[in-house]
Amino acid sequence: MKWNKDGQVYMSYLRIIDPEIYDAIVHETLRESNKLELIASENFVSEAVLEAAGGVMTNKYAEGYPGKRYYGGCEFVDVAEDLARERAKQIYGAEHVNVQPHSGSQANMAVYFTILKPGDRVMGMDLSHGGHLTHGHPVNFSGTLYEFHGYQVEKDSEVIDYDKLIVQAKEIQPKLIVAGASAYPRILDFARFREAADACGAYLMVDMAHIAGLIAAGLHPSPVPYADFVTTTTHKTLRGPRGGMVFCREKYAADLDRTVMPGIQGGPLMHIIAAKAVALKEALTDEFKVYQKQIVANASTMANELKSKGYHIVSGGTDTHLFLMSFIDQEYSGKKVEKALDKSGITVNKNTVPFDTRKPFVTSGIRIGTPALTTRGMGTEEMRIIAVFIDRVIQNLGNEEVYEEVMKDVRALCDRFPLYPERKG
Ligand code: DSN
Repeated sequence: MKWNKDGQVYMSYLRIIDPEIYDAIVHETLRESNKLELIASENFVSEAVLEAAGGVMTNKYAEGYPGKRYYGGCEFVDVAEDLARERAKQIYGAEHVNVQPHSGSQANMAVYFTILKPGDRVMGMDLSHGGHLTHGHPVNFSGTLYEFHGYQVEKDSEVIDYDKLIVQAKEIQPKLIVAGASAYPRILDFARFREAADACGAYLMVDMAHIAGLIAAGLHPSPVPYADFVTTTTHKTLRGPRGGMVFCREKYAADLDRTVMPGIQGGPLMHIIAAKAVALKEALTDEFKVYQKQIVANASTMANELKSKGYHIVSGGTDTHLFLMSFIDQEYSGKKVEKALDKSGITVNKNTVPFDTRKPFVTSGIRIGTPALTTRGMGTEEMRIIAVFIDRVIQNLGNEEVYEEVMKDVRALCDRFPLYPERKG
């Protein structure tokens, strides 16, 4: 049994009231702590963020916005939402922000519902080239409500050709261009996206979910000067609770706020908004900038190590927190490698790569990201060690003994970088 610094047993109520959920949470804590978390969209929030997210603001209904609510008793949740809004605007230099979207999907939906009508034409990056489900995939609401046209990366360079994008925009004449990605390792040139939007009179929306932390730290150019709307999640590189936000120019603020509530959401999750405020305060510190720099250094170190071992790294490397290993020319798939790494204590996700011929549930690649391990304090030296682990597993696919040996090495490495030491039951 673990005690925190105030002498309380962690989750002492839950342990008694619901031992099954207690157990599941303890095991999840151990999993996060004892394995190498390399999923590019995940991170480990601070104890302060966890406290706010687990606090009493979960009890409060607060439809509306600070100072203009449909319920009484909102004076303290108003403080939380005002702080979240002010800090978010300060970090990104934005005119307006709505911090209520429950997720990135709802943030994107809020923008679409604010400016588009069903059937309108939109351009977004193809999912298999790095985009996101809500950027027009046919199985998603975005792809069924609107006429999405995908843009892609180039076959040889595996990066976006902006001249071609502008030509495509002129041909398609979309009402909106969506920039941003879930699996694109290179800097996005928002000025060129703006050029494409201006070439056809379209709005520009940037979904910066993956790179929000890098942008906050000035390590990736900001979309705010170029985009009409910027959406994000708060839980990836930004290292906050799970949730979304939308930034926009002041002229769209009233319409956007009406779309979020009452348009697509009811009561905001005030405990999560409070936790967003905490994470945003953390993002304003110098430590956060140092952390973001280390994320990028770690990703490029690991990508370069794996490249030097002969692996195909999509686009040849990375400028960001993530990179993709492509097995397009190999007989093994992303699915197989994901499973083998999982058995070895290394968590990644299989991912389609540009011009993939395998199905999305099989894929020819894996996506690797460094935000979570960097939060634990790991640096470039550890990234080189992990690249050796990954290589060893891939070179020994199907060899359970090797998986077990790597698992032991993984555990020893994890033990040197403790995570949530007081929360392990
Ligand atoms: N599912 C997220 C990711 O892994 O990138 C995107 O929403």
